[in-house]
Amino acid sequence: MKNLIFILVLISVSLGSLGQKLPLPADKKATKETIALFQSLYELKNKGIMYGHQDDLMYGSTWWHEKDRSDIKDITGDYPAVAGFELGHIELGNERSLDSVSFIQMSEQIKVHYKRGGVITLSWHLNNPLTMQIKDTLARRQYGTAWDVSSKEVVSSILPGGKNNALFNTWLERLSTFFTGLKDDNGIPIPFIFRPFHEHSGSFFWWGTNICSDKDYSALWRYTVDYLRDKKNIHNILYAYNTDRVTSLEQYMQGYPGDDVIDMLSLDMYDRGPQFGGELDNALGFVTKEAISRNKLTALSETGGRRGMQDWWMSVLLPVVSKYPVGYVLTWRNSYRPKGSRMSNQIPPSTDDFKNFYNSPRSLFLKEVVEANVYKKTGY
Ligand code: BMA
Repeated sequence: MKNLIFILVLISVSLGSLGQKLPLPADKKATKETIALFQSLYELKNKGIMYGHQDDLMYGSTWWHEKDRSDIKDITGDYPAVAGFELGHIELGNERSLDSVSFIQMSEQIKVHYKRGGVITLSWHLNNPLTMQIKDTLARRQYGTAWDVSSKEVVSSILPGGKNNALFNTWLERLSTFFTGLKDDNGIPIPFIFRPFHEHSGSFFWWGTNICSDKDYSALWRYTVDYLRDKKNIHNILYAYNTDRVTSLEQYMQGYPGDDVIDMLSLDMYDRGPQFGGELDNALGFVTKEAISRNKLTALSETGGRRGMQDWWMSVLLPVVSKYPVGYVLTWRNSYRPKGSRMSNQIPPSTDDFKNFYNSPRSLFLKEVVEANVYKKTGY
């Protein structure tokens, strides 16, 4: 029934948009599959909200890298529409990510999800290129990591003219080698959403608002896109701009690198109390309005319930996100904790509630995204 409703909506909206010109990604040389993804997501955001889950295909709280396994599939019978993966430590040339995921296996699962017809998003908690070189910081807990905010010179040190510019280029080179390897069975580059330097409005990463100037933040973004897109000729990336919680459009746009490099305006906001619904409503209102006026995609790219509510999905999240054209909502990883030492706070607290979310005609999981054929592939 849910699928039938979705197909009817798809047909009616597609007929409605016949003859209308759809916007294009920022990359003028974007591959045909990347353009198809951008335009499909542009339309889909008006039809429903895709559900995404971080590291869904890599592990769950009680299992590690099992073929075709997914916590979301265990609950609903279907995969998330959007599969999130984390690249932290790829810059170091490591075999495994900061969350111990093998990059080879990650690359395989990206290909699997693409083959199934799903959407892929990649985040990057990259190390701190400046402080990780300082020996006497080794004692501190967050030393040299993405969370090390002990120096305000990091971003300026990696931009051209800075003493860590060559090091940062090495990191971007390693990143582009991984990206270039993301190809399907026919050698076609797999399109994906890349969300680096996330949550700039917060100050808990070295690229955060009190740690680097908005000007340098924007320059960091532009330098990175220039490297990947124009220097390395990678044309299968949709770039997502992102902030943590914000209360005004002005605050949201601080550090925005420009419409010529960005494809998606996204927001991260976790539930930290009863005021969450109102705050999210406010922020999604101005973020989605701004995105539409700039012909960009939208997402609530990280969220989660932290109040142990039994009906969070249906009574808090869905009513708010349903008010706006939000492309997807993504909940963070279910950390692997085989001994059950600590419950992951990202597991849906009540399975029934999450099943109701799944059954809602508003939510889109893999089946609906496959029906929408987001890459306009032929011969499924
Ligand atoms: C954070 C936490 C960390 C993890 C990081 C990157 O929010 O989940 O444990 O290492 O994301 O995935």
